[in-house]
Amino acid sequence: MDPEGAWGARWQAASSAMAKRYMTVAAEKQSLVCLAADRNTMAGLMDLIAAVGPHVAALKTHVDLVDDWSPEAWGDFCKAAHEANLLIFEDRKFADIGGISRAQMAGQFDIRSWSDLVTAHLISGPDIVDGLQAGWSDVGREGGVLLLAQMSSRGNLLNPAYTDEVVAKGQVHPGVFGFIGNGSRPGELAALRANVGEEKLIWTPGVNLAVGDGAMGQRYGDPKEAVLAGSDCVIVGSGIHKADDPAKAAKAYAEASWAGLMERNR
Ligand code: 5BU
Repeated sequence: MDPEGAWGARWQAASSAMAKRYMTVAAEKQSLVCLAADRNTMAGLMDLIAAVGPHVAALKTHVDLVDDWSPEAWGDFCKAAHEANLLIFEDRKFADIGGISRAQMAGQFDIRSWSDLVTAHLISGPDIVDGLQAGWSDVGREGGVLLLAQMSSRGNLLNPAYTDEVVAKGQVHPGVFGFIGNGSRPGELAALRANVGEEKLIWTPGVNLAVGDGAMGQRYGDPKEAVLAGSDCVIVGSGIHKADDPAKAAKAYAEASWAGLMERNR
């Protein structure tokens, strides 16, 4: 489907190239799903891409949890992701001062050279976004930052006043194309969307077709409910990668998310 028809007001209001890139891929695949690829072997990660590539729009990584990581194997993984038309999202949750965040985009994992988007806390102040953008510029690439405005985990310290500050600062920064919202609580999400407005995206972890509490304080909400409440991308990990049939599960999440978008735009 053409992205403008699929996304309506969000497409028209979006000013960032990264937001439009994501919305284009999502419309092509009819899926607002980002797979949280939390497997700790390179073979496991490669299997996942092969199985779910057609049903998801982006791939979220934690590069530092892979046991047998090597630059070569990671290069192959990124190549497979590109071939499957997937955005690569390193969920690094940067939180340091601007200059150190820039340096952390390089280093052993060289996140700047393969990530299309990364997450950051705004706890250290807005210069972190400039640091991350400088990281991509250092290698002649462009990327987008998602600021953590909410989290899905029980007892997190991102209270409503903090969320409002993050939104106010992120809204006016061109390096920020969106926010992380809490996918497990549609009410909180709707309030976040009202605050954010139409221009920037909201991506939401804490999503599973089996709604309820997860392991170690994780909380889950329904994918379609999250999209109806204002999420533009549901981040799903174990609901897909731990399923008996990950491809079938990814397809079910894609269909639920797409149904949410179609209903939202009616
Ligand atoms: P799950 O298996 O669907 O629970 O995986 C959720 C993923 O989303 C996992 O990679 C977390 O690091 C990530 N996440 C989260 O669960 N909650 C948050 O608030 C943020 C990220 Br930010």
